[in-house]
Amino acid sequence: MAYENILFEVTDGVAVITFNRPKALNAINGALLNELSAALDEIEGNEDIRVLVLTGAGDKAFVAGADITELATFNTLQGKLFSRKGQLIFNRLQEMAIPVVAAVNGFALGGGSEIALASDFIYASENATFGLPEITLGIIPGFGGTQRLARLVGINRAKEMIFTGSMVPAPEAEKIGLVNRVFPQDKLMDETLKTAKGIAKKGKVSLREAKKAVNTGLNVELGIGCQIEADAFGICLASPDAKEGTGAFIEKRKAVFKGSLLK
Ligand code: CO8
Repeated sequence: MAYENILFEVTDGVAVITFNRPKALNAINGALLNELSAALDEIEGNEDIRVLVLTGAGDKAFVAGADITELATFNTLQGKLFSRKGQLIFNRLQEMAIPVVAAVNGFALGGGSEIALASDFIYASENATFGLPEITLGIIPGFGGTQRLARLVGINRAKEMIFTGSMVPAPEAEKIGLVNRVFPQDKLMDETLKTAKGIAKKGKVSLREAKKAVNTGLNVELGIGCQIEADAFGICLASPDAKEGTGAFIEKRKAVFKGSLLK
């Protein structure tokens, strides 16, 4: 598919989706959501892709939220459908079999913060700014922000951000656990790709099972979570990657994971 609102490229097993509407600070409209969904289809159909990185075009914004000019035209039903459409696509990011890393290179506001929150973890540039400013527009976060932010940074911090709509600069976002690491702007992509390429060398089945165990386990009590982990552990152990990983250790060589999810 030819994309107009995103850039999509794959290098060394790492797919990079760049939100690309620089004139609107990469704001999310319906067309961008459709393209994001199509790109996720492409990724899920390509066994060679092992990690997905999300970033924004230019040096000012990751994504400055949903496109306000489009939002302003919606009636109740259209608003609900758009919210649900975004939620389902962002849920897909969270549930994808491969790790998803957000490289936040500027404003990540509203829907922009919400995409980043649906990733497995966030790296940010020093000039990155997070926030859920929907309250200042007379609306609320509608792409999962009320749910994921509270789970990540705690209920009270999430409510403070959502009720005030205030901007949270990268160093503070790192302090409250919203962001894993902060880099100078010109180093962000190199550092993110370094981590992504390192992850891409790991076993695909074990990455999928680790992600699933953490995500699913968070929604259940600890005992059930540990059972989920044991099941996931068993699946990994039966995979060719586990044979390669343990065999390589015993033979004192570096493991080379083939990374199929299908065998
Ligand atoms: N939507 C549309 N256009 C935008 C957006 C946006 N979210 N953000 C910026 N732009 C446009 C501006 O209108 C401007 O366009 P133009 O040059 O044609 O006037 C251009 O991008 C550059 O922006 P600014 O001139 O405003 O740049 P500044 O550096 O002065 O300010 C800010 C940067 C602070 C990021 C400012 O642009 C801003 O506040 N943007 C809006 C941020 C915001 O409120 N985001 C939340 C949107 S609502 C949302 O995300 C809801 C998600 C859930 C939806 C659920 C479905 C219903």
